[in-house]
Amino acid sequence: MEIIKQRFNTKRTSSGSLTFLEGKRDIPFEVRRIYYIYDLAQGAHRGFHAHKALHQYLICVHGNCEILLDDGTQRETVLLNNPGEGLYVGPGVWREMYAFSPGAVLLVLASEFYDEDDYIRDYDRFLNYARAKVH
Ligand code: T46
Repeated sequence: MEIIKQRFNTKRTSSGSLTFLEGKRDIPFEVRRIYYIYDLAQGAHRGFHAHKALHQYLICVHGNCEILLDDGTQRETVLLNNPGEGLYVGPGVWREMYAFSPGAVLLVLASEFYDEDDYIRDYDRFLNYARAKVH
């Protein structure tokens, strides 16, 4: 499984840092939705699903967290600890988010409006879906 972690343009000065993302130039899909996850309970585990069509960038804009990615054959863990970089997560990848540091904020740029029908929330169903895609 290819892990795509992208470093965004960042301007650092003595007064602080500024990261910017430009549509089409930095994000290869049209962003239709932005959401962010915060106020996380200690030991919180989230995700536990895959998407059929959704493309996303996950950016830990404050603190850090870990993302488990599973394409049905391989599992990889990615640490997000830099607000200047984002992790691309495409369709057909099971994801779990955990090990959030206190006060962590996970920002997500998504290619589609919210649609519960795009989710696969059952792991066995996901494995069947992933296997059917390969063959
Ligand atoms: C993902 C990971 C990284 C909405 O009503 N609108 C929305 O745009 C979203 C994202 C969620 N919701 C509702 C659906 C649930 O009733 O908010 C509730 C919590 O969503 P969920 O349990 O799916 O949240 P996470 O943190 O497990 O997953 C989220 C995204 O849903 C998912 O697409 O890839 O973050």
